[in-house]
Amino acid sequence: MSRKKFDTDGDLATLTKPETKRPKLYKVLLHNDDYTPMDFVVMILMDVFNKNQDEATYIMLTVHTKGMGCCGAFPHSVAETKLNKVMDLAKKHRHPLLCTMEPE
Ligand code: TYC
Repeated sequence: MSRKKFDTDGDLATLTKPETKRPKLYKVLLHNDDYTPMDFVVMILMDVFNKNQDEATYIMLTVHTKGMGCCGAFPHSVAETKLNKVMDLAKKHRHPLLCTMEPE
């Protein structure tokens, strides 16, 4: 979509720089529970969300203490794929870990 903008004189000025469209982003959220082991959540954050050990531990502890935490924001299909990976791994290991996504 091309946009037009009024300059200070009130004349129409077209933007010369082509505007690149940014995809809508979705936050992927982890929810706390009483049973999923902390080291499993850290492993998920490192393997699925490419966090290092310190970042993963910080996010896990945020979820543990605040009830929920954000793993990152991604285009819809990427967020969905990561969410499915988390839920598949949780199921496979029989942990009740919950992961959701929402528009940023
Ligand atoms: N509360 C869990 C425990 O004490 C740890 C945990 C952290 C679980 C983050 C889920 O998304 C979660 N073992």
